[in-house]
Amino acid sequence: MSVGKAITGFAPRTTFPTPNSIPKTYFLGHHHAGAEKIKTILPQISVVLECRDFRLPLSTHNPHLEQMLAGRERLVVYTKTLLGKSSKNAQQALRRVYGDRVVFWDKADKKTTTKLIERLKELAMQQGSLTGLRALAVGMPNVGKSTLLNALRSNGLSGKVAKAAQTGDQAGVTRRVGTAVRIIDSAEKGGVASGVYIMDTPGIFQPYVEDGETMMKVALAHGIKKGLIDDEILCDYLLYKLNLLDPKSYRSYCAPTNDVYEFLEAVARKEGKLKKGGVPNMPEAAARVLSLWRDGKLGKYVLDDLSEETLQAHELAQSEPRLSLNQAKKAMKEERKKAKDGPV
Ligand SMILES: Nc1nc2c(ncn2[C@@H]2O[C@H](COP(=O)(O)OP(=O)(O)OP(=O)(O)O)[C@@H](O)[C@H]2O)c(=O)[nH]1
Ligand SMILES: [Mg+2]
Repeated sequence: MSVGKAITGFAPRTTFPTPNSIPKTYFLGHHHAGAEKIKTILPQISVVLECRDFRLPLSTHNPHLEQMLAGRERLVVYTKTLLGKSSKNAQQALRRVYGDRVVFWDKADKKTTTKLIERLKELAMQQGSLTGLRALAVGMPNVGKSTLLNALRSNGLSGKVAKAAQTGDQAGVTRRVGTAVRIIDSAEKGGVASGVYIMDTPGIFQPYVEDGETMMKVALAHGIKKGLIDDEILCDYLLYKLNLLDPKSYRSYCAPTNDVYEFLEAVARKEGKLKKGGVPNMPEAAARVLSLWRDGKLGKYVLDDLSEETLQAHELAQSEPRLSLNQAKKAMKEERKKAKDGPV
């Protein structure tokens, strides 16, 4: 764990015991159906744009997809990079592992879209297909696949173009694999070769996540349904991480603290989230904290540890056999039983 800016007299927590109540999966019917569909269309695809949230470069790397994509031409697109820009060495660390297969992109940074368009044009020229280069956007829920598709389309085509894909800040906005939409015109129309097309896909979760901490991180990025993990638990986990990164991140609310209720109370008072008699409304304060974090207003940090050792272990783990869906279901049942029996 890279420890950030220390504050004299304040000792952040160094561990965060994962509550037993944290679910270890969020694998829904449309994830399974989407994954099966992706398998059938992959043979027609020239390049996969595998999207991962830059704030969670490892936690939004889906081993289930990884196995399906093995051996395919692929660019790893880290989305929402501006939301992680305070983690200075993160891009270099990822580049060391993945080389020039990585792309750092943000919807608010037009240059990053232009660069990706150039990259796709090069690929289209190399491939020289008569029907155009076929790309596929895949990744975990809510990482920004549909937003990327829209940005590529409006940047890559001349003139004003309508948005092709629906987007929204929650998991599961896209439910089905879409049809191919044009993102770069053919050379005849001022683009490249026979043009470039892309298909959007629904976000796919992994059948089983081995540790609860990953689930909490993904929930902080809205990769699972709201309410699946209690907002106050998520705020407590976020507070733990912010304290390690930079306790000043929330200085406009209160002094550094390890007590989530003290933090939430301060947010409730400052933001007017109060019940009758001025009593702090904790659920509203917690929802506010999560929304501030998701908008980058409590610091712009990468939450995964990107030390050399962690990155190596992560890459090694990708080649290890994973639980099948049935094995995952069985493991989940056991987890639930444990959660019921044991302390939370
Ligand atoms: N700040 C920022 N927000 C982004 C970026 N890309 C996407 N978003 C936001 O993230 C949310 C999710 O975007 P979508 O494009 O719907 O994500 P998706 O991966 O298609 O999600 P599913 O279809 O649910 O799997 C939306 O609120 C987007 O505006 C980015 O680069 N920067
Ligand atoms: Mg989508």
